Amino acid sequence: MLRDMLRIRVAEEEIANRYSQQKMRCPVHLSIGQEAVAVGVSHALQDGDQIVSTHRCHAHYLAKGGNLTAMLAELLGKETGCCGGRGGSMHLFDLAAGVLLSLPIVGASIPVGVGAALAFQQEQKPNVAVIYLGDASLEEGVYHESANFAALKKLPVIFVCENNLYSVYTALKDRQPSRVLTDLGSAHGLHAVHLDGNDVRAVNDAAAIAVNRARSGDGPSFLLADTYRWREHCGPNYDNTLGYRTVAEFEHWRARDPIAVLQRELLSLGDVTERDIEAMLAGFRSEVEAAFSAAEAAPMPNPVTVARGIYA
Ligand SMILES: Cc1ncc(C[n+]2csc(CCOP(=O)(O)OP(=O)(O)O)c2C)c(N)n1
Ligand SMILES: [Mg+2]
Repeated sequence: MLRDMLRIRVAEEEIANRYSQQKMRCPVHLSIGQEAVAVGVSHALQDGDQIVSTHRCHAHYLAKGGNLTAMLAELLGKETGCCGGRGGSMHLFDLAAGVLLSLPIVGASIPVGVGAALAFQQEQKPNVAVIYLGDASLEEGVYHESANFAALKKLPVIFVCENNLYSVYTALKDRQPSRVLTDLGSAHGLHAVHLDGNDVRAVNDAAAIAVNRARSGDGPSFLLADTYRWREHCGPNYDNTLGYRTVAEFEHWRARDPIAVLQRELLSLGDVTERDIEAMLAGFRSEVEAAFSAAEAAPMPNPVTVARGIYA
């Protein structure tokens, strides 16, 4: 899990480093600071399980085994991108890896994830679907319709809500009455758990229980994972000067960096050394460098294919 979090961090930091070159012409919503949710959940899944994601999908896609070069090619608008260069950063999918789709319309991927779980149930497959959603999508009607249906049909699905406290610049407390957010899951009959989303082991433990329930026909779960996005809502920079959140709050969360937390634990147990971590980082830096080179060398889509995928 440490490896996977480091790999995602290195990939996203390199996206941030290169973003001002303006070769990536799509918006990017970085998951830096939130890696433990994607990695903890993915480590509880198996081949054949599927995920759906949102605008902030890089970590979900990579943690589930999505192809890195195809992702970077997608951000660069290339023919070899995972969406043919037509979707950009918010439309990552890799069917071979079980990344069914990612969608930028808040809430839109939720019913698709429920549909995937319905298909598993109808086809009597032993698989589960994971729906990643942000705190803001709990305010969308489609979340409630989907949760209701999933509970009614006892579908093998897990709603993983990353509560990073914000929808763009608007704090949760200015959008919702003060309440226990897991109630929005349990009210529909989802097995709801609240956990520290920056503790990858806590995420993994909770996900493993939820996956077991789903696989054994005990129905859907709702995991509420508290976490925090470090960078601006959309883009490579920090935006703490804007005033919608305080530097103190940011520093509080940065001190609880999910990667540093796990590293400290593993170092103190003697399970890894500083040198191991350096070696992992060096390996991921060269992997990301090579993936960027391959993606940059790939062709742009041929203009004659411009209408491909347009259905109306
Ligand atoms: C239906 C809809 N409304 C508004 C937007 C604009 N929008 C894009 S991301 C976003 C914030 C979503 O917040 P959250 O779900 O908590 O995810 P986070 O960005 O915090 O990861 C909004 C409002 C959108 N994409 N879709
Ligand atoms: Mg949010």
